[in-house]
Amino acid sequence: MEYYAFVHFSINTYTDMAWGLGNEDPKLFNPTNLDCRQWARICKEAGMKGIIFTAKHHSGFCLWPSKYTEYSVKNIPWRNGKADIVREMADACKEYGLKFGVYLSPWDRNHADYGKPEYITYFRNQLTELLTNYGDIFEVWFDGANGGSGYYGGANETRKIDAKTYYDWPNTYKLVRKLQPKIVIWNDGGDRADLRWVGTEAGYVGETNWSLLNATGDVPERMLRYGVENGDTWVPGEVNTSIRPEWFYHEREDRKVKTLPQLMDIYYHSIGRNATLLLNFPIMPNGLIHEKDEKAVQAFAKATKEAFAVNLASNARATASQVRGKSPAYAASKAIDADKESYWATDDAVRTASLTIDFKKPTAFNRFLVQEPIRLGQRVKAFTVEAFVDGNWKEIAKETTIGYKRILRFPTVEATQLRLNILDAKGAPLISNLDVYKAPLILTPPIITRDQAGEIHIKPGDTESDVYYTLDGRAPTASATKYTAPVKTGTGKVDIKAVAYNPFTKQTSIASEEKFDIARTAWKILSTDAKSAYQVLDGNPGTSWHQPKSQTMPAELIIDLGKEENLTGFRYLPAQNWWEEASIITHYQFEVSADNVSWKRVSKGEFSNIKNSPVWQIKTFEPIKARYVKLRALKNTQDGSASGYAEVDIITQ
Ligand code: FUL
Repeated sequence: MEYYAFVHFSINTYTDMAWGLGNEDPKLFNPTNLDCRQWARICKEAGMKGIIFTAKHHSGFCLWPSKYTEYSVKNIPWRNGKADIVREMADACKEYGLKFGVYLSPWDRNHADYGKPEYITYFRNQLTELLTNYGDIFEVWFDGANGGSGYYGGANETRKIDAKTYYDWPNTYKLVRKLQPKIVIWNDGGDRADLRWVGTEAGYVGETNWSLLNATGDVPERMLRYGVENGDTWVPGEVNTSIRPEWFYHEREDRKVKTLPQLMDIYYHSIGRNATLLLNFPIMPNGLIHEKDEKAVQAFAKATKEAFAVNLASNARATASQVRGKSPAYAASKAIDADKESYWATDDAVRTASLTIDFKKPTAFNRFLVQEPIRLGQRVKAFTVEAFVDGNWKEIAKETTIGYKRILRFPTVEATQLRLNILDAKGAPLISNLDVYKAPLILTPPIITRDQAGEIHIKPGDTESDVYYTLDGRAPTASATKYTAPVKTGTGKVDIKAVAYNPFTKQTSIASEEKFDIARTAWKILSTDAKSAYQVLDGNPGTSWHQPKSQTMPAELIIDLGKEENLTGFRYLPAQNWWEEASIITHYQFEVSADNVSWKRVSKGEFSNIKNSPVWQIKTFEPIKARYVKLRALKNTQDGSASGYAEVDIITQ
């Protein structure tokens, strides 16, 4: 199916949180303009094949009137308790010719029985409702997240379960397959399902990507990116990511909708790497997808259509180093005919072979697309692509796996021929499709950072482009100020916009914008003498500092702001490579002080989905004047005190 949508909508949409706690008042749920047809239309127009809907997220709040709980749309004033959003979503999918899937969170922070055997009966009852009453369901999503703490019917405690055994997955799967025989099961918490998580929510899978895993045995999380070469079970990767930083709607992210270049990268790093792409839309409190998200996904659809509009290989001549039994049924031409079922094949014993495409005239191209007929398995282990330029073969790519689909990007080359060399394979190599394209260039907007001294640094997305910027809110163009060296902006707040401009193609990128709070120039870290701790203030998300392991919990980071500030919140960016180094904070407490002696707690809570998605965490509080701030790590992703910080910042009034 390649490309389908995720839709995140729940009670926590109304509390501006990433995860509901399970105690939210159902009356908050009030989508005055709800229109599931809008969601379906947007997805259909974007070229997506289906939608997976959060019928129940971790809060436990049900978006259908489940018979088995009171915590649902049946007990709210909106539509007099007659609502069934799962039904509306299923109907809208049908109307727009989309497949329909459901997300049912195994973790339920509302249910009193969560953690006990009784809850499994409840969970299966709900599954039965969803898988019997809403027509064909193409995929069911069993999120593995389990933060432990919750409301749990008023108990307000932490409940630990063993995700592998608690849900009795073998029998739960049996039920699912009985009710929906054609369904695919997604599960990252328990037994091996039909699809695998790729180990990140950032929108990419490994360049090497086997659609195999072992049926038994746990796979280390980092292996999820690559699959297992000699795995015994077909479990392809599904790249799940959101069109905004978070899964649920937050107004503050209206400026953070993924840009076209970001979405194109995601495309090439998911669909282009033998995975499917599950792209999420957060629903606004009014029940609609934001216009900016719609525009972004439209531009994305247009750009992918343009990139793959003209297949330059379709009129070429294909020859191969070897053809199975010299049979025309397996000829090289089968890789470039319009028939995706036919394929070029070699004799059984062959592991190295090549396929040459002759364009008959010099042809410029920058994309290469290749597919294996995967019903016969994923075979290719190593390959190169060469272009015949000025009488010589020039290597333009050296890669590993292909699978269902592999797309390569490279700088435009003009050649009369192209050659695919398969260097190694698990069986006789088979190629069902080979395309060549010349995709229009899309300029990447620049990256803007501000260092501790308050200077602004702007990096273009490529080596050929110049950067132009504005500091007065105006849209930047190639006639704005040219960036030549770091910009000194003093210590105040800064709103900066910048574009990349390519003087050769005369193209301008879309604008990047950053709003920086006051500069951190005068700040001093008081809780440690380590100089490296200042990486937390250097403005560079790529550098991080890890608190030494010996420090006792809760670990603290105390900062002197240099003078009194009027604080309204703080921001924390966890170490971006935390899985390699140490852990990051999941539960925090933030305190402020006028004298570094008496402290006042102004915020306490969780960074809900930080482990799977290590993006900026923003917490706001009532305005308060203070000179010292203290971020306390109450709990980390791994036990112990070694919290990892990429950046810490404050929000002032
Ligand atoms: C994660 C969840 O915890 C997020 O809230 C979201 O639903 C995402 C798709 O999966 O694990």
